Amino acid sequence: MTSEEILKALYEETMVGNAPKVLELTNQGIADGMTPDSILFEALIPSLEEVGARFERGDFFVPEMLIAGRAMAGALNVLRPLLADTGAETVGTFLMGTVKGDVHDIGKNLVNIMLEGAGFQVIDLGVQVPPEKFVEAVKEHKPDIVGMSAFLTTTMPMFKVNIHELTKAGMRDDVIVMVGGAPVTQEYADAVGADGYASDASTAVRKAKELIQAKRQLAKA
Ligand code: B1M
Repeated sequence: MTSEEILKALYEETMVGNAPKVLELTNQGIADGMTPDSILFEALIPSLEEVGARFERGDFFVPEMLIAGRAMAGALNVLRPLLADTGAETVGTFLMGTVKGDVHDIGKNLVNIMLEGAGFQVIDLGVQVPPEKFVEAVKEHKPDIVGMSAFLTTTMPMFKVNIHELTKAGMRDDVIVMVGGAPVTQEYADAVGADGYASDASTAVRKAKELIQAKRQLAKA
């Protein structure tokens, strides 16, 4: 198979949730010398975008989204060490979680992989993380940044609740807060009082580095 055929097959097999085939094609692509970036950005992510669009149109339902998500997650397990293997030094600690009421984790996991690849130590709290767990974890790990993902318009308001709880616990000024997820915008991030927002995983890495650098410079001044 050519690289183009592999990408096309990956796109199609992810969409129908054929996890074994997606895994096989991912392994084949890597063995053939394809980059993990091309597999991710030219096949897997566009496929899930189409799954979302079909769900919106009523052509796909939750089970279809679920199996497509599982197929993508299987491929990510193969790509994870390759995307993260840059040998970068630790640049900071990033505490990450999907907010309460939200089970989506593929995007969050992708951000984690990119952060690890850029040299961050990532502590992942998982999904459906309640405010008190974010607060406890900030207290325990003292991260440079706490990152919160929300993928539903109904769970985005949890950012504000989490930030309020950090403020109540007297820890808001100790940690940088970053937010993200498909429905989140810069305007929304500003409105809830977050320090940073990014629309995708690579921008998240760049933004995280900028925010840490700015905070460290401020502390020196
Ligand atoms: Co759901 N779902 N889902 N879903 N799902 C969406 C998000 C949706 C947009 C589909 C649609 O209608 N088009 C829609 C949300 C609409 C809205 O509120 N705006 C939706 C819905 C409605 C639902 C349910 C309510 C469906 C139902 O039950 N009726 C339900 C909710 C369950 C819950 O959470 N309580 C539900 C359930 C599910 C599944 C469990 C079946 C499954 C999740 C599997 C999993 O994650 N383990 C699922 C899936 C797979 C999707 C879609 C199809 C794909 C999500 C995904 O993984 N995208 C999704 C449609 C879509 O997004 N196109 C959809 C790929 C991923 C790489 O992108 O998640 O955007 P993304 O992550 C990006 C950025 O957002 C950013 O970087 C990531 C990588 O580039 N980012 C950050 C993420 N976190 C960040 C943090 C940062 C910075 C950047 O800083 C801290």
